[in-house]
Amino acid sequence: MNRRHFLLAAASSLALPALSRPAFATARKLTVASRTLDINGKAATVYGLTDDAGRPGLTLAPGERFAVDLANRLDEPTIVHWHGLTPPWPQDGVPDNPLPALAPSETRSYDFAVSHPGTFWMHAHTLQEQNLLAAPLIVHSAEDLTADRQEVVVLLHDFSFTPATELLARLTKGSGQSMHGMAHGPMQMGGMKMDGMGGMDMGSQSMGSMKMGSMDHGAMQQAMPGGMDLNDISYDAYLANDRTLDDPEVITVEKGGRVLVRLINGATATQFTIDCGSLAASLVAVDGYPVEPLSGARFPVTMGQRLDLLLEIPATGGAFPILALREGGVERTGVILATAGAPVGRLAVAGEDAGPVLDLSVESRLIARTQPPQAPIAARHDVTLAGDMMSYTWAMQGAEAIVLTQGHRVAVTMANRSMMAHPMHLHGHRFQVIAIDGKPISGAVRDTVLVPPGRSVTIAFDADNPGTWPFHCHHLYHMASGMMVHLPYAS
Ligand SMILES: [Cu+2]
Repeated sequence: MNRRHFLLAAASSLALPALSRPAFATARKLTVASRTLDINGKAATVYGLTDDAGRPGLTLAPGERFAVDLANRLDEPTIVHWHGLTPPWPQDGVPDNPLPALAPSETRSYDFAVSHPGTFWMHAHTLQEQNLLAAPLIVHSAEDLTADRQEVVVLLHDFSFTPATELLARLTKGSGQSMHGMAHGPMQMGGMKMDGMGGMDMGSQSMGSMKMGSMDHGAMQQAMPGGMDLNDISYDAYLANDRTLDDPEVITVEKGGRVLVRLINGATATQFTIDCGSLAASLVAVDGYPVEPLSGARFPVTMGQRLDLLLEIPATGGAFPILALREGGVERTGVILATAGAPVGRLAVAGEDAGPVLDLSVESRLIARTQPPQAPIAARHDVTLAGDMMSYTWAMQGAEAIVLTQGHRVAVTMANRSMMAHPMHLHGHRFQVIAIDGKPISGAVRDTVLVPPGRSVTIAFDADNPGTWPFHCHHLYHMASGMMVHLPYAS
């Protein structure tokens, strides 16, 4: 049986139960429970989110409704947000907006139509997210099931043995400590590169380097020459599918085969650049929505975003690491694609060079493969992203005043006047990136977009899903210290 036939057989066995499921049939089951991982040789108690077969996350068949019974098997309240899906507002999964978290032992039923196939994910909308309460949520299209390619899902995360509450407390206690921290420890990062547009864009080319230090017990800050702030937490590990590069997942692929990597940045406070190494790679979708294919070797991914990468495995075979390089740091994680019998070498968890600083050079080249209907824009809003590392308070100035009207197509321009980058996420809708620094583009359709320091990004969306929708930075600690608003509208 060749791979296409095998996949077709697998597809029909996958798809049939769902497609033929009568309305009264039982829903899919998702369970939140704790589990133990071995990280850096130490036992780590983390959350897990598994389906009825015990696999992480959930995969829906083409056309399948999101009919899910979510069970809380923790001894604390929890709730899960379906990132990128567009459910009716009460099913969005942010605690008390409007439904409370599930009590221990509680099960809650969800049921709504899924509007679009693609790579999505799910996670706690609280500090529990830091402790790995996150998993893939894949919605297959009919085409996915017949395409002659192998699918690989990779969920990235950042991990600390320090509890998230303590990480947050250290950050908000003021960063007088951060200067102190600079005296210790090696942390090398590259310099900055100007680009023509905003003057603040940071490239991967190093123009000199400076040594930065890490604070004791994991919290740290990095500052760029020029004042731009990168990472504000130094993690104990960076994970790809729960594993470090010391013991990475090795995925068997076929010589000459094609692989679709669905990559999810589930990290709470770490941006990555994906490095496909020597493989021919093409970015075919972002945040679940197809883009005109963009070939390259390296692709940026900020918190909350997803990349669908189509890779061609050489006919000669071999082992091919797909690495996630931490922004501004030498740390990296990833998985290895290897053909049968290929020797798989060991990879250090630290690379030679610091990972590139993320910019908008890829974003500005993305073109939505299916252009949304271009209704006239009925309302325009300006939001200033503000805040600083010293006080560790963050704000979306002007966003609190936004009230949406159902049926309007709405544009929001986000201008970042702070020194940190902010991955901005809107719940309950998908949006299109329609301008960068005021220059119009027919950009990607997505749900999370990066706004680097000194830059502005304009998004447009249809207000077609009434509710009180969270609109926030997907850096967990920025969100937890002010960078979140709610956009209300009624039907
Ligand atoms: Cu932010």
